Order: sequence, then structure tokens, then C-alpha cells
Amino acid sequence: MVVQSQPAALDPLSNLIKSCKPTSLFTEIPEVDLTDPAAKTQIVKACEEYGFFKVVNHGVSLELMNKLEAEAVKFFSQSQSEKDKASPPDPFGYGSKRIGPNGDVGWIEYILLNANPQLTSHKTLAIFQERSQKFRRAVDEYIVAVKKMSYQVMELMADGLNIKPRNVMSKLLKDERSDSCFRLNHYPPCPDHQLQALSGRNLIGFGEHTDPQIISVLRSNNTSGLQIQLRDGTWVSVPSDQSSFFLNVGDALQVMTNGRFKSVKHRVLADTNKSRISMIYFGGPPLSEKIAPLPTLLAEEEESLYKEFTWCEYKMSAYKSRLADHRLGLFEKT
Ligand code: GA4
Repeated sequence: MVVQSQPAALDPLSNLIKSCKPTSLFTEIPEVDLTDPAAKTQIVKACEEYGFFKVVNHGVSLELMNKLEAEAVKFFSQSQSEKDKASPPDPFGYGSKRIGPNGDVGWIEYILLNANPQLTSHKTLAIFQERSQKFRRAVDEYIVAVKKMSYQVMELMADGLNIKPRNVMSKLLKDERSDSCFRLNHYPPCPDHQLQALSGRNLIGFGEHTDPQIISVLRSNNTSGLQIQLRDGTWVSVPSDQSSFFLNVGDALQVMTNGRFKSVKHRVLADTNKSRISMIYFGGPPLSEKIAPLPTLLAEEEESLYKEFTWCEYKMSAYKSRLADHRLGLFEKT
């Protein structure tokens, strides 16, 4: 069952302050070296245990990441009225504090884009006006590189799961109709140091949630803040690493593996004195795609844990939910 919480008021700031038990830096995040022959088994193990892993030796140049980060910093340092020309997000465009259409708020500003450059919206054009073509080129170049790496990961995942053809999952992301998006987040430093000095209180940058898509690929600058929830319910902080990618299992992949992989709950807390910049590619299938367990993964007599639905239906339902809702609940067989 989906528990729909009450809409929150946008301000005051108190909505963003949450009592979170202090979390420890988690040093056991599974690390997958894409050039290691063991990568396929490590990916599957990490998806089963955490729904989360770090990728190194991924082939995406640090220069490309830094170039986009610098362009993003430039964009976010413009005046509010300049940024607001691409606001509100519908869902694409520039957003500040409000996340999604149902009252979620965070200590964040962001740009949300379609990861398919052909599908450029009106709001997106407002972000990349004439003078920011450099920004646009950096985004396009980065997306191409991250997609390529994601296809490789999805193919290694199929190998690790022992399913054929090995493009059974990557083809959904490669499809020209793939419904994928791209997000640039800026978490400004928390302006009031006393706020965080209060024991156990934290400023929420992006509230806890799972990603609805198949896979999410995150890169951040060297500011920490990302936390994931382990299977036993404890929250742990992910040490930042600007040269690596962090990959999340999304809800659609949980369904495609009939629950063998679980989408990971995660959130971001604002830092006291450093800005956090993150860039995330959310790999989703075409809107018309049926999301169901891969037949080759189901054991004999094993039934799907989920009702049948298309990605379009899931997305529509997600946009009616609040961030922290258990979105897959509506689609679980009872
Ligand atoms: C979470 C993952 C992605 O950032 C996102 C988010 C989307 C949005 O910000 O517009 C959603 C959120 C995300 C899940 C539930 C709905 C939709 C905000 C929200 C409250 C772009 C996505 O695809 O789902």
C-alpha cells in the first residue's frame, strides 16, 4: 500500500530540518572495476546486497566531468531572476527548493533535462540560451559518455545474471524512445552553522526516496552528503569520490529481477560549508515498455511479484506520489 503523506508547506526552513541519527562514513561500498574480469559477478552481488555500487576504471574522462561541473557552477551562480527564466520545472527546467509536484522541498536548486537531446523542451531552451552553448555541448558530451558506460554495465549485469541476449536490459536504455533524464543538482552550503550544530539535526537537501527508473548513474564533486539505507534500515554516509560513478538500482530493475535486486533508498544532506554539485543520468525504458520480470530470470513455477504495468503507467503514478512514498507498493501482488 502507498502511504500518501500530507503536502508540506514550502517554507519555513523547519520542513527541511530533520532529526537524523549521526551516520558513520561507510567504507564498504562495493567497488567495481569495469576492466576486471570479475566485474560481472561483483555487479550482481552488489545489486543483491545493497542496490548500490561504485564504478572505477569506467572510461569516462575526468576532464569531461570537470568541464560539465564548471559549467554547472557557472549556471547556478547566475542571478535568481536569470535562472527563473527556465522555471518552474514541468518536469524539465530549473527548480529551486520544490521537488516534484506534490509539496516536497529540499535545500537544493537543480536543472532537470530529457537525456534525449532530440526532445528539447521550451524550458530547456531557456537554460541554454545563445551564450551558454558551451554548457549545452558539455551536457551533451557528458550524457553520451555516461550512457555508453551504462550500456556496458547493463551488459555485464546480464552476463553476471547468466541471461541472454546480453543486451536484454541495455537495449531498453539504448532505444531511441528510451525515457531517460538527466539532473544537475546544486546543494548550497547550509547558511546557518548553528542549525547543524544542534545535535542530531540535519538539513535535508533531497529527501529519502528510491529512483523509479532502471539504473541511475551519479557523479558528484568532492562534497559528501549522499546517504544510502542498508537492508537492516540503518543509514550510512557515502564517502565522496569525484573520479568515480555511483550506481543505483531503480524500481524498474527491481521488478525486472522479480525483487532479486532491490531499489536503494537514498537521500542527501546539505553540508555546513561546502557546495555539493551532482550530475545524475536516470536510465529509463521507452514509455510503452511493459515492466515485468525477465522471463529468463524466473525459475520454473516462479511467479511475478508484481502486477503488469507499463513504464508510462509507473511514471504517471510516481508523479502523483510524494518522494518518500513506497511507489512500488501499488503494483505489488497481494
Ligand atoms: C526521483 C528520481 C529523479 O530525480 C526524478 C525525480 C522526480 C522529479 O524530481 O521530478 C520525482 C522523484 C524522482 C520521484 C517521485 C516524484 C517524481 C519527484 C517526485 C516527487 C527526476 C524521477 O524520475 O523521480
